[in-house]
Amino acid sequence: MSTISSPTGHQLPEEAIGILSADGFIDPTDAAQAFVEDATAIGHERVAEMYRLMAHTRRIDQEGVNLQRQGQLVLWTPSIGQEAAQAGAVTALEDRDWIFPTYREHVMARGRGIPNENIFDFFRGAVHGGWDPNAYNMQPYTVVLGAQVLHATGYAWGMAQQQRGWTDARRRDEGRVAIACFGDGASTQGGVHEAMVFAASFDAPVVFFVQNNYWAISTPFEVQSKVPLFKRAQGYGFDGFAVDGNDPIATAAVMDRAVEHARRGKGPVLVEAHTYRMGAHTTADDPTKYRTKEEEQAHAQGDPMVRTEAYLRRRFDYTDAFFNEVQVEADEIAATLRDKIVDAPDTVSLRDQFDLVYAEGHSLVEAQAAEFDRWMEGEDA
Ligand SMILES: Cc1ncc(C[n+]2csc(CCOP(=O)(O)OP(=O)(O)O)c2C)c(N)n1
Ligand SMILES: [Mg+2]
Repeated sequence: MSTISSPTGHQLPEEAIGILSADGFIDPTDAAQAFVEDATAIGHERVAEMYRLMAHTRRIDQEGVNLQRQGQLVLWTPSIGQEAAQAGAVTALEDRDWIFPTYREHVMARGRGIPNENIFDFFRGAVHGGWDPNAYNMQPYTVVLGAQVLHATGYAWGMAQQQRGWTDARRRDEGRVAIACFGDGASTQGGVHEAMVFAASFDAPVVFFVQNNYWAISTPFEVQSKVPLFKRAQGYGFDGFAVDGNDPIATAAVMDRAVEHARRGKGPVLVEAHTYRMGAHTTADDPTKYRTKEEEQAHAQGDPMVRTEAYLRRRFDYTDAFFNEVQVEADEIAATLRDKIVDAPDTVSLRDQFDLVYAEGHSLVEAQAAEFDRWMEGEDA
């Protein structure tokens, strides 16, 4: 496999689309030629919106780790390092499109306007899904790896049925797309393959968005796949792109095109965003057990926040005033969130969980609930 060095510290596939250097200069990769115009035409408003989203999310991401350490959250899944990939993806969507996330899409959830405390309540175990999916066109976080890729594909297929016979103009104005988010590790799940075959067969308007952060907990990417993931698309019969996922304008331009393709009824697209999980897998993980400090430091130079800031300064003359303002906002958001989460009442008791598994009664769950009641009464203690 031929590779190119990237500002993220990776050896990216030579087909990878990248526009920005680590310090924010326009320095396209060979494969980026067809995207340079679109990427550089992205206005400062969208780049600033992406930066703001990334900065605010990174700040509450840190709060997530802190609150878990203080016993306020059961778990937290940091998104640090993956912000540009997610910001590029979420800003490529219309509100009417649907997002099917994993458990790490905090930038996307916030980009959709989901209140921070709803995201945190999920990790507190205080609620079931966290938010009303229909209110935000975003499914709840999904921990069962790859399951949401099937859900997204099924949903997209349903939308394809509704959109059958639509004119191109109507598709442009009203057409809806689903985006299936998953990780490099999840890419090896059987269901993900089934989803891709199905989506190809029925031209489902779904964008498969894989954030290759090079680790699936402690399993490195080399073990997941012998080929870059974007290449798999060819085998299913649709287009696949590799993009430098730590480059916000490259990711935005590639996602814009992928979403447009699906929206026009031309079927699915696979986008592999190369990024890096700068933090731990979750707060229950210790990455020093399986990766080196040198590796982490090499990737630190590709930090998407640093690149986005450099690009805003160089290309659009953004100054300290903007970046300071965003930081103040971020601190305020974090403080408000903290106040809402610390010692927040649980809205669902442990006992309630049994009644919320199925819409109607189920004999196995009822038996488990009875056992739980006996245990609580001390019979089995
Ligand atoms: C079906 C299933 N198998 C195993 C797990 C345990 N598990 C949780 S996260 C994870 C690694 C996922 O890696 P990746 O898909 O690369 O996503 P990332 O966490 O890196 O974003 C594993 C194995 C799970 N949640 N679901
Ligand atoms: Mg991963």
